[in-house]
Parts: sequence; structure tokens; C-alpha cells
Amino acid sequence: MPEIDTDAFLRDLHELRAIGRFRTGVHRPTYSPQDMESRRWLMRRLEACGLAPAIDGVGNVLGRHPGPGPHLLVGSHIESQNEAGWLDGALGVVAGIALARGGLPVDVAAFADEEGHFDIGFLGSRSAIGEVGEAEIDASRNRTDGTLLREALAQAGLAGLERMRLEEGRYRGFLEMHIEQGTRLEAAGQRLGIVTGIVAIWQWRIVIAGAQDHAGGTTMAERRDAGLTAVRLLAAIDEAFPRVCGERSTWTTGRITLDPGAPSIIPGRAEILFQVRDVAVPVLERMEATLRALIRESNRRERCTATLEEMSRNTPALCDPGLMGALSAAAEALCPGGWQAMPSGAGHDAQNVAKMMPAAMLFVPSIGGISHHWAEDTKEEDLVLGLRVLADAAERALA
Ligand code: HGY
Ligand code: MN
Ligand code: MN
Repeated sequence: MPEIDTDAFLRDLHELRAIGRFRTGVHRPTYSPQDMESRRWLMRRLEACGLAPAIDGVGNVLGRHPGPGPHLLVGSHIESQNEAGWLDGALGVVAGIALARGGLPVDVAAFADEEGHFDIGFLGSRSAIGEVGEAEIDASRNRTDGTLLREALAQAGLAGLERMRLEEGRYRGFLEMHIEQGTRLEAAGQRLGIVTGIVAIWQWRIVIAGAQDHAGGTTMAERRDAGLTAVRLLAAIDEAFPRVCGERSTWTTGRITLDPGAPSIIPGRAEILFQVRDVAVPVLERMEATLRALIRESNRRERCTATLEEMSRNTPALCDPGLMGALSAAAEALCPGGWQAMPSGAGHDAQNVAKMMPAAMLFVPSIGGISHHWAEDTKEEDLVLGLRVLADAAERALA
């Protein structure tokens, strides 16, 4: 069992929490000044625990262990959703620092824009495995304010820096510790989750074209209200999906925008950001086929026209049995019977890194299941137990 300084780990977590603090959470959108401050903080921390830190052309931060192999890669992301949790991502990166400080031969990574502030999502880990071309970067915009990714990179001082690629053959595997972002562990009274598989996320923009017009002069019979068509389409999706989805599928409308968005004007345009998630591609394909059929049906029946634009899709990932075994053995040794194997309903950088090396994840409970909200939290004793299990598992995986 490596000598892990859990007090320093907690101190690091709270120091990082103070950068971009928002109520009890953080607001660190990718490439914002507070995000870049957190990346600089991380580079100093990595150097202080003996790793050689570097930042790349999309803001990935990697601390490289100087010694001979074998090595593990440990990490996650440090940007947050808007006004969101202090642990989502940060926990996995700070845990990596703690393992390096404890003398384990680990490299530590903070992959940029896992949270998809820019269209393509998981930008950093997809770039690190060679899946992001220059054209994608040219075309990508910030989902909140429309800033071009190229411009955001320049403002962050990253333009022109080379983009790093994870080194083939350097690592035994990748370990990511993460807050569960759900209620399973808490409901089962468990303290640790060994992740079996990570969902894929398929995202679309549905644009509905109607006719902007006067809210009073235009009769109900003649108006082409894009807002009502959007609402009816979403209701049809919610009615049909339970017949084609899987046990843990989810479908979410994260945003509906009505233009021009005034009370006395019939919206001429509606835009829906819609995503589905599941661990099985055939289930995702069934949901997509149903979505397309419902849009065809809407266009047959409605006076407004709906079009479907694909935004992004990734692939589900199964976690590596060997690394899962190391995590389970460590969990059983440190918390007998207090853990369970479980799927991840959230997407993670691990699902991209898994395309290049064995990868596995360790969950700690979310209080109330809350995440992607500033109130996200985990009991301190569960954070410490998770770190100890991660360190023990890392040592087993490196043996
Ligand atoms: O949305 C997700 O699953 C991840 O937290 N970005
Ligand atoms: Mn995350
Ligand atoms: Mn997240």
C-alpha cells in the first residue's frame, strides 16, 4: 500500500475549488480566465510532485513521470459545466497528483473540454488519441456565446502550441476516479463503484422553421408556430422512446430556443438541443431511427418543418477487466462488501482513452445523486477512501 498523503489531497481539492468558485461549486468554462488559471495551478502542482508538466494546443495538461516504466496514466478534466460541481473531473486529476506525490510511477492528465463547451465535446481526450482534425477545430463554436474555438484558443494563449498525443506503449492503462453523478451507490448504501461500461452520447440540433407573425392578428388556423411544433415533437418522442429504449437509456432536451422570443410574436424558429445515451449501439440506433421517423411524421402533419442536424456521437466503452480486477481487489481489501460493479450513465474521457489502452473508472458516491449543479458533493471520508482504493489498485496494476 503506497504512502498516500490524504491531507495534501484534500488541500489540493479545496485549493482548486477556490479557482472560479461559484456558491459551493465552481464555474470554470473551458478556456475562460478561471479555467486557464486552474491549468496553471495544476502545472505548478505537477512540477511540485516531481512530474514534468506541459500544456498543449487545446489546453490538455500532462505531467510526465521522469522515471523508467511501467507507468499508468491517471486523470480526468478540470473545466466544469457552467455553475456546476467542484468534484466533476477535478477529483480524478487531483487524485492523480496524490498518487504521483506518493511515489507511484504515474503520468497525470487533465483533458480539455470534456464538458463540451465547444460543439464536438471531449475535445482534449479525442485530440490526445488523434481523433480531432484541424477542420473540426476550425468549425467548432462555443455553445453558450458562439465564440469560434480558434478564437478562444488564441485568447487563452494556446494558439500555435502543438497538440499532444498519448504515447503508444508507455502505459499499462488509464485510471479515472470520478463522482458517480447518480443515486445508485447512495441508494444501495455502497461507498465505491467499479465501472463496467461507459455510455455513448449521440447529440442533435433539431431546427423547426415556422413563420414569425403577430400573436393577436394571426388566427390560430393560419399561424405557423415553431414553438408548438417543437413541444408536440418532444412529447411524441417521450411517448415513443419507452418502447425502443434500453433499461438505462436516457434522452434529454438540454435547451429549447424560440426566436425571436417575445411574448407578442409567434416564434418563427425553434431550436432544440437533444441527446440520447446508452451503453449499447443497437439501442442507440433504434432510438435514432425512431427520432427520424417522428420527425418525418411531424413534417407530414405540422405546418412547420423540422430538420435534424447531427452534432456529435461517440462510442460506448467497456472497461478493462484486468484494471477492474485491480480496483475490485483494492475495494474489497479496504472496504469489504462496500462496493459494486455498475455502468456509467455519464460520458467520460476514459471512453476515448480506452480506444488506445486499457481503461477503468472508480466512482465515489454523489450526495443526493446531484451533479452538473453547484450543489454537487461527496462525503470527505468517501473521497479519502476512493483515493486509497485508487492508489492500491494502481500499485496492483503496476506489479
Ligand atoms: O455529460 C456527461 O456525461 C459528462 O459529464 N460531460
Ligand atoms: Mn466529468
Ligand atoms: Mn460533467
